[in-house]
Amino acid sequence: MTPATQMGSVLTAFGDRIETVLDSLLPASGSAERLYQAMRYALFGGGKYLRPYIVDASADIFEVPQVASLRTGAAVEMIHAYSLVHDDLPAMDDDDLRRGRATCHRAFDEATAILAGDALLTLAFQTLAAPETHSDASVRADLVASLADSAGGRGMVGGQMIDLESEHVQVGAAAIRDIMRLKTGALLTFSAMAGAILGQADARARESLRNFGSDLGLAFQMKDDLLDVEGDEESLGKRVAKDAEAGKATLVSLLGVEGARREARRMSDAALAHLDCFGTRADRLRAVADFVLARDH
Ligand code: GRG
Repeated sequence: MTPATQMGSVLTAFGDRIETVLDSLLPASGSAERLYQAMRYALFGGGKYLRPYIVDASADIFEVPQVASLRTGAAVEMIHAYSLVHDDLPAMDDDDLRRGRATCHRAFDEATAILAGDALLTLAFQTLAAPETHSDASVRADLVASLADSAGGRGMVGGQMIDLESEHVQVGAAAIRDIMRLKTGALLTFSAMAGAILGQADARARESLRNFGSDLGLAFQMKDDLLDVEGDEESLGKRVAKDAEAGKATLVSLLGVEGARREARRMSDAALAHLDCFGTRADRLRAVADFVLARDH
């Protein structure tokens, strides 16, 4: 079995566990039923659940109870799902296909997709703030502040803004890396750090996991850009060659396919080096770094 297939099965099994938690947080019926249908459509659409898996693997290092790691992972997945729904809208990427099926605004309508994204964003913070996530209020406040920092204007949303502004503009490798660290890396960084927050670990452990997540984010986005060039619509479940079409410079267009592959490997190795201090307790995170490069979707 290749590392990618092995991790694929691990993620499938984990997917059942995280979906149970997400399902309990999003009742299918009740008021605003259409809104909840769209939220559930965005969450349960065949995603890899990589971010909640990283939260769980990071929490495992500190022997955090699984109810805490799964609820925190569910909150990150809500933010991730909202970002994809909004990114697919006509005002942004204007995509019809995501995860091999209609994007949320195509399956429902634009207004519903915007509101579903808004409600997922809000529910993420509500989930973290609930006492069921952690008995210590200062830990919950830390989770809320850190996720807000990663997902907001100084993180993912800010990265998306800079990315949009960079279309049809000459940008260099350093600027592209900065965008990747924000747009893609910020949420992966929070996911990696979340275990240390939940486990009330010391500042050094937290910093190591922050650096792991940040470098992993770069490797992940480089692989995503490579798949945009080399992958096919069927296995990716989304449109390909989007960057070239949007006139967007990426490390693939700047360094070529081989250069970008080397760079992705370099960042994955850099990510792995930050795990040395955790010994075998970080093996699940190591497997994630291998998977990020080996994946085909
Ligand atoms: C629009 C608020 C807003 C933010 C936009 C995350 C993002 C920022 C845009 C989504 C599009 C994009 C290319 C994001 C980069 C991160 C990325 C490659 C996401 C896809 O993540 P996977 O592969 O998706 O983990 P699945 O489908 O497995 O959940």
